[in-house]
Amino acid sequence: MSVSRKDFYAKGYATGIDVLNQKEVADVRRDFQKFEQEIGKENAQYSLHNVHTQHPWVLKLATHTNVLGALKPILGDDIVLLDSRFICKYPCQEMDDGEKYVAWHQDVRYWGIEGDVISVWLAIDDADVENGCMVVIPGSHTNGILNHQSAKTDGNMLTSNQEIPSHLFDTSKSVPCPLKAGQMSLHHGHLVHGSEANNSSRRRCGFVIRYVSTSAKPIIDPDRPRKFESTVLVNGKNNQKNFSDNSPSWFTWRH
Ligand SMILES: O=C(O)CCC(=O)C(=O)O
Repeated sequence: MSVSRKDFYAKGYATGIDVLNQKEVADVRRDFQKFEQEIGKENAQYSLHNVHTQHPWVLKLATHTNVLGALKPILGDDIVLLDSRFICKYPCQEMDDGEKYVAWHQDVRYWGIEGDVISVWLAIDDADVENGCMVVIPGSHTNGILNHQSAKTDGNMLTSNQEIPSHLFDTSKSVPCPLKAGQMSLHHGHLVHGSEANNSSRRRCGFVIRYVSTSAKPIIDPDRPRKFESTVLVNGKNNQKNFSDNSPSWFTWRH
């Protein structure tokens, strides 16, 4: 399935996009399992941040032809990987630290980026309503950045515990984005989205990767000054040099 720029900007997201074949899914799940065994489930939930500069298999995912192919109509040919993270929700009953969910938010609230940020959510496991797939508010990317407050309910996985109060948007419009392992969704950095707790007996692991065009710019956000130290030019040329290219020496397959 190809993503049309017009449809993407109309809704603020696109979902159900095939990326990995069966063998690639099996390989990635095996590789992720090694992480899990090394660092433990507690840390595998949200601590695997920007490991794309250390592990070739992770950067291979982030530069997969089907991922970049879907991004090019939206961002153009010159693309920087801004940030990446595995987000893994284990069945609530397996974990001692209670139910984990992701509160309603917009990705760019604390990022300080001028220009569009596009997020990829690549399913490592099947993700559905029962195990807490992503839920989006279609069209909500057109209303600018909304106020965020501290989340009222414990268990929010977001770093700043941020949450958009529900009176600021229409929760009745929410749409779940179920995905089969190996599929992805894309969402705009201004899209309101979140996810519920994992109420199944199955793991729900996703790899979230943020991309910008090389013409985007970092700006200082006084609320949370942030450095982008793991940016990698994943396609094309970095003529503007607004982001440094921290490509590891073994990244030899860029086009
Ligand atoms: O993995 C989730 O449940 C939420 C992901 C998310 O908020 C994001 O990709 O921006």
